[in-house]
Amino acid sequence: MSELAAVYHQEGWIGPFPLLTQCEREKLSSDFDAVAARFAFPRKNWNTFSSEASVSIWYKSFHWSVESFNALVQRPEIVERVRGILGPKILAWGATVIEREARSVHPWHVDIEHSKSPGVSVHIALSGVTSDSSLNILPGSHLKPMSKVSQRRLARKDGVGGVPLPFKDGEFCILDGALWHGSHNKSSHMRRSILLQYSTPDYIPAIPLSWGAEPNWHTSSAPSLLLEPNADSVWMYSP
Ligand SMILES: O=C(O)CCC(=O)C(=O)O
Repeated sequence: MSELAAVYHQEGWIGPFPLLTQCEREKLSSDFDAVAARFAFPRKNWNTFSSEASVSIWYKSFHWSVESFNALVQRPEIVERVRGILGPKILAWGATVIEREARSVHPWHVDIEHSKSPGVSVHIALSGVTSDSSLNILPGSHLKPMSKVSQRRLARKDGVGGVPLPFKDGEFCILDGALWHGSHNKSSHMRRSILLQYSTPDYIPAIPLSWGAEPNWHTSSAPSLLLEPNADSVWMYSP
């Protein structure tokens, strides 16, 4: 195991690593602005994946329909490091933008999709990411399953506490999917980050329709890009 992989397994995250120029950040942000209205949480007016302009798309499928996001999930700086953790064949099943308004809080949690698959989350700082606005993590929390009582106690803290991810605009960090995270944007500006999610190819990526102890799942799986070394990328589960 490489030194980086050993740190990842121990702490539950690695980074920061440089990735995007200012020009690339602006392009991704303006592409997001142009299409964001079509992407929806499953509960809100969500239907299916479609190229018809009137149909909403799952909010974690930006790489399926936006070229710059499709290229982003395949960037070697990310893919090679994710392969170092998950193995040579990886499935890019999630790509979305997280916006956090000034002063907003996001409760501590683990993404519900990772209850079905270990996987990794890649957080890319797009704009306004500082130690005051950053995502907070609980290093090592991926190693110890938390009791329901501790989970409820943590949720009441509303993303406050923990360690701010030490990255800045243009950089990225890789987090274990089971790592607890939350946020409290204490700054006076909005923060934007990109979240990419990968798993091993045996995972059939499920789309949650509700959250909580017993979530409902959509009957369709999320369109996912299979990335194999020395081979063209292949779409799986796309309609
Ligand atoms: O960036 C944040 O504030 C939270 C992101 C998040 O909740 C997630 O990655 O699941």
